[in-house]
Amino acid sequence: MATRKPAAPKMPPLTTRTTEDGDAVVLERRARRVQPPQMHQVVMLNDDYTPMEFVVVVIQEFFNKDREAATQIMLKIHLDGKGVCGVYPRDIAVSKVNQVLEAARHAGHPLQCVSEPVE
Ligand code: TYC
Repeated sequence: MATRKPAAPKMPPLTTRTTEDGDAVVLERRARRVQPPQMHQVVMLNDDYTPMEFVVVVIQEFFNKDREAATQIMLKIHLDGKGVCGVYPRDIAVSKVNQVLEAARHAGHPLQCVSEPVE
């Protein structure tokens, strides 16, 4: 497949202004700064029914945590009522939430999670 050349960065147009003496001056042009994407955290909620082991496996699988880290996150959620499993650009965070909810529904557990902007 042919690879496409990446789009050139958007540049503001060159502008000219005229000095008091009537000379034309070309004003400098600068690349526009691209803002980094707003990040969103995936927050998992505690409940009384979802097995701890299921939560640990879900966190390992969908949030790329090792067993130790996943267990710590699960215990935090269990004790505090909620906990952050990962931080991503919005679309990825939404997709992670959907993957977790689908896995929970499929297994018959009431596990809930949401995504929210960081800060
Ligand atoms: N509180 C659940 C239990 O005691 C375990 C659990 C942990 C459930 C984290 C949900 O997001 C959760 N079986």
